[in-house]
Amino acid sequence: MASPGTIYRSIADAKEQGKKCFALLIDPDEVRLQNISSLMKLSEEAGVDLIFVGGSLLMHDQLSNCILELKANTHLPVVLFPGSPLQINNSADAILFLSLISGRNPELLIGQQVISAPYLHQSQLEVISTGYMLIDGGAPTTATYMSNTNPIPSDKPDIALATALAGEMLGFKTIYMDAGSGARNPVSESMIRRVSEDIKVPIIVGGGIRTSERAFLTASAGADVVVVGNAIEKDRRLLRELVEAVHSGAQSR
Ligand code: 1GP
Repeated sequence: MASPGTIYRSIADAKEQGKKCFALLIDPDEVRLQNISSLMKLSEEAGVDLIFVGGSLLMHDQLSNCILELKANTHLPVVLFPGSPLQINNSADAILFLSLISGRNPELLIGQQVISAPYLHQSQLEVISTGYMLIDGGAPTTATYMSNTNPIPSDKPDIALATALAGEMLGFKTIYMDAGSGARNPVSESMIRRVSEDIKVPIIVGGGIRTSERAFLTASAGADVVVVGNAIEKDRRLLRELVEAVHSGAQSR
């Protein structure tokens, strides 16, 4: 397991050095356990930086086995991206401790965090406080439905910036702008640029990124960590070019 604090530090250090990180999102409902070993081999060869695992709604009780399989097959950091406190799992290395700051649902701003905190306090998980912002991706997503919140309109970069600034001032260590898994439209370059120009903490961006062009534009607009899930579930042969595109997004800033 990574020593305490090292995963966030590695993301922040990469940002300081102008490097971009690629996070592969594993949905435990979608991945076959027997495929994890080859997927992790491919991920390491392709230069993936982080493995995120979780989902807004899990239908099968596979999270725990999925994490054990990931940990058995890769040295890459395994970071929980939980849809609920039920997805806390001590076998991972870290957790994005999310507060849904784009919404006005108190349960997701602080309620579920209060329920989770005592468990996290006793765990070995590195806790990465994350101001989580849902951005309208052109159609309702599982995340917006399950959270019972309105996403930030995609053509309102000022709202996104003001929300991210509030998150940073409140002490969140990272801001995650998410159009939602399988989003029709990913978060726009102009919104990412607007937010990243004024935000100092690392910015994570995901949702609906399917091509290397979009991955490159997302990174070069200012995302420090680019997250891709769906596209790799559909065709893992894309992984290498998506990772390369994100890493090359650093040079163009
Ligand atoms: C969703 O940001 C992630 O929360 C990744 O989205 O599955 O569409 O790549 P995709």
